[in-house]
Amino acid sequence: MVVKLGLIGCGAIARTHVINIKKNIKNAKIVAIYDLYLTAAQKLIEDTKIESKICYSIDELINENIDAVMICSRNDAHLEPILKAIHHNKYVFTEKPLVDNAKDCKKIIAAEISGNKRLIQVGFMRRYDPFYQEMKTEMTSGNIGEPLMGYCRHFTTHPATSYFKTENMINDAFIHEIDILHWLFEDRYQSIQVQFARQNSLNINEQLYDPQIVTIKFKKGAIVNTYLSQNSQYGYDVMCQIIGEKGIVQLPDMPSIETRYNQNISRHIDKDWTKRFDLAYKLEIKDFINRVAREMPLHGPSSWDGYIAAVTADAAIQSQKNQKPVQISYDKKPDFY
Ligand code: ISE
Repeated sequence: MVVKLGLIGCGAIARTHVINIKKNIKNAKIVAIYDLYLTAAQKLIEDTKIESKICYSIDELINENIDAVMICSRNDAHLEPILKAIHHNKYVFTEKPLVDNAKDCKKIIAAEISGNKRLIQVGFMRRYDPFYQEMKTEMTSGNIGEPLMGYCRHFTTHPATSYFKTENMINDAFIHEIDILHWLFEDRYQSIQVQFARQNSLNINEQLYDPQIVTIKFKKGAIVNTYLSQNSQYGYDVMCQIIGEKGIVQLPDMPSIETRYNQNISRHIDKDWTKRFDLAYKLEIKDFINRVAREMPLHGPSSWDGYIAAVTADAAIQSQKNQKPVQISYDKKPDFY
C-alpha cells in the first residue's frame, strides 16, 4: 500500500522530510500540502518538484483522500490539526514538541484514548539515531553500572527562527534532551533548574537570553547538566555523556571523519542543524510509514512521551523566571500507553 500523506507547514524541517520521502520512501506520497502562507507551499512544490495539491485550510487538507497527516508547522499551531486528524481517524506524524504546553497534551491524549487506537508519533528523532541507540544498549546492559550523572551540549549556530525567544530554548531545543534523557535513564524527573550564563553579545534575537544551563534531577537521584546555546557561530554541536558507577558512555564528539595534514588534526562540523540527525530523520519516517502501511501499532515516541516532555518543559520555563529549582509531577500513565 502507498501511504497518502497530507503535509501541514512548509518550512525547513518540512523540506528535510519531503526530500527524504521523495528520494528514499517508495511506499509514501505527499498528495496534499497546506501552509498559512501560500507562497511557502508554492515554494516547497517548486523547489522539491513534488506533485501535491495545495490546500487552503487545515479542514480542506484533512478531508482529502489521505491516510496520515504530517505536521511541520510552528510549535504553537499543532493542536488544531492533531485533534482534527484524530477526529477523522487519520494517523499523525507531528514534529516535536507534541504541543507547546502540558494542558493541551492532555486534550490530545484524551482524544486518542477515546478513539482506542494509537494514531500519533512525535518527531523526537534522536531515538532513531544509531549512536543514541548504542548508548541505550550500553546503559541497559549494565556495563557502566547505574547512571549517576551526565553532561550534554546542544549548540545551534544561529537561532532556528527570527522569533526564537528565551522559553524556546526549552520548548524547542532542550525538549530533545528532555525526551532522550528520560528514554536513556528509564527514570522520571524530580526537579529542574535553569540558569542564565553571561549573555552572548553576538546573539541578535532581542527576546532570547543565550546561553542557558539546565540542571535536571531524576527521581533516583542522578543529575544531568545541559549547556544550551542558539548562537555557537562555529557549528551545530550536540554532545551527551553519561557517567555511571563503573564507566562512561558518550556520543562520538562529532560523527564525521578526522583529517590530519599540515600540522593539524581536524573534523568538519556543519552549521545546518538538519544535517547531524539526517539518518535519524530518515529512520523515524520510514518506521512511521511502514507501520501505517501495514496497519501495525505505532512504535515511535507517543503522545504520552510528548506529555512528559511538555510537563518538564513547563517546569523549566517556570524556573527561568527566578532561576530556582522547580519540582516536577506527572499524572499517572494511562494503561493505553
Ligand atoms: C530545532 O527546532 C530542532 O528541532 C533541532 O533539532 C534543534 O537542535 C534546534 O535547537 C531546534 O531549534
